[in-house]
Amino acid sequence: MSLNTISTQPFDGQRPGTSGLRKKVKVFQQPHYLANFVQATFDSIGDFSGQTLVVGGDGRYFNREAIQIIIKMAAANGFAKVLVGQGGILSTPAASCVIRKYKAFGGLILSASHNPAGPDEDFGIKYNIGSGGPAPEAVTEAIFERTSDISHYLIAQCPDIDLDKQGSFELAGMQVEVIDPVTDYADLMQSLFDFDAIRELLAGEFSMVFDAMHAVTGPYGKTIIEGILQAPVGTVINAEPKEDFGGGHPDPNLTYAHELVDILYGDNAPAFGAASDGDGDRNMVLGDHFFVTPSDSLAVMAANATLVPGYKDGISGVARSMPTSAAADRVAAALGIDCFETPTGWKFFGNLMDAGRVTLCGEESFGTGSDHVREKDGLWAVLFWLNILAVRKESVASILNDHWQRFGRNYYSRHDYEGVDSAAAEQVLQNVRDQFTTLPGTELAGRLIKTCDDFAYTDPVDGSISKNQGVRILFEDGSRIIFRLSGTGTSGATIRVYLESYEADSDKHGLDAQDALADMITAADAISKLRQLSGRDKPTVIT
Ligand code: G16
Repeated sequence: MSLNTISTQPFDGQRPGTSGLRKKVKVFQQPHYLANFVQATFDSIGDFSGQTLVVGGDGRYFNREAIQIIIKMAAANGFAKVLVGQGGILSTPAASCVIRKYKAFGGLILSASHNPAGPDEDFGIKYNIGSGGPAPEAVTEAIFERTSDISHYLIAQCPDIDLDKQGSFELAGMQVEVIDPVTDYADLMQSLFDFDAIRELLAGEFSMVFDAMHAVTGPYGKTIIEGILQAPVGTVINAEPKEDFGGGHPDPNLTYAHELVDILYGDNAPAFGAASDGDGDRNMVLGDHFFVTPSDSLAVMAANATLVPGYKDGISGVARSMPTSAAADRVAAALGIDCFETPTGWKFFGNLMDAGRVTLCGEESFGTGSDHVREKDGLWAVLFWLNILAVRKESVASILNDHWQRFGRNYYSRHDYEGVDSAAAEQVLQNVRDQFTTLPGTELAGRLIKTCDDFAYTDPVDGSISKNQGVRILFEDGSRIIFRLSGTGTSGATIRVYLESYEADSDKHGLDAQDALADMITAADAISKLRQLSGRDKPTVIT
């Protein structure tokens, strides 16, 4: 067995986005493309000799090939051990759990999240640090810098590891341990939630459906929901992870999780429905004919956290990404705890959790999580809700109505325009920026504009500054219109428009969000010329 040094040349565009490097599979399949990025990562993360690396992915097309390359490069670069999920599978939160539990140096997670999978679709890779969280910007920037002057990489020349067999193997002097991808994660969940109470709930009248969308949470849902919690077989649907996610788009929202939505809005709907995404970190929660926005979900969890054993002593603080609605802020104020507003991207929560400043975090993009790991966690959120439902013994709708009664309702919606020409998308944001000085003090959608800005964030823990994180129009009454370009797409640009309006009067809490926000939607278009510039007369996705 030999360790080879392979000559290579830099590829353009290997800058990690909101959540790692995401490109078409065909881009990753170019000779040296993946290896360059992996070597640049290894060159940028410090001294890991003698340490452990965790590797796993969401099972999408090219997962297995990528893992074989990474394991051989880890051996050649001096890691002592690689922990890899059986079949190459580790959900993103499970990878975070394994990194933390076994005190690994870090991990490489292979996923393009909810983006479709298959030979012509997407692939992705990201590096997570020893805390289990996504590498902070300083590290991702260092990796990017390295990709632009890389000249060689190191790789062991040896046969592939059998990823389907659990056990410990030797590869070029390095130990490779193939682990069950679910066990450690399931143990962690049992330490946080009242499984007896949830089991009792599921044994009664209550019924639920969990849609794994042919992606990574299938085995996790089967083991935890149908196995340990003894829900009826068939509760977890689309449970077999497929390399192409069954040709679907495993993004748990009202558009792409339509199979689940149809069940929850159909006749004899179950009391609870949930879905997770490609890599298991996102979640959508539904009641019988009822959709819980991710922003409200975070707020309800924060308000009910002490009902859950793992959080019974209270939460230290809450954090939400800037475009997420301010519903959680109101709960934090009532609890007398801090609420932090960070840029989009789970990596921004890491420092706050490590410093003990926040326990719960959430994003409008169907992400919620806590300091039990350093990723958002889809199945954890589902279990959190089940624990609340088991204790309160009320419907999802009744819990939300009660919540709005107490805190008021933040009407909220996100409109996405996908696959827009990049220059046109930039112009949409620029059109709003051009009015930053003239808009404040004027009225829009019947509301007085207080201020406009490009959101910037100073990390309260390490002082790092992140600029240009979204164009904001902030109104005197707390309403907001925000424009942002997605950092996770792989073709063209995606414009996201976030709309929020607060309603204190409980007589007005029963509206459909699109109706409640109709004047803001019209105003957002008028001010940015969004539809004209994008050539679209309506959003691709509304959540
Ligand atoms: C990633 C990030 C999230 C972010 C989401 C959407 O999620 O981890 O923090 O909110 O993308 O980002 P953008 O609006 O830039 O597309 P995931 O589930 O794709 O890893």
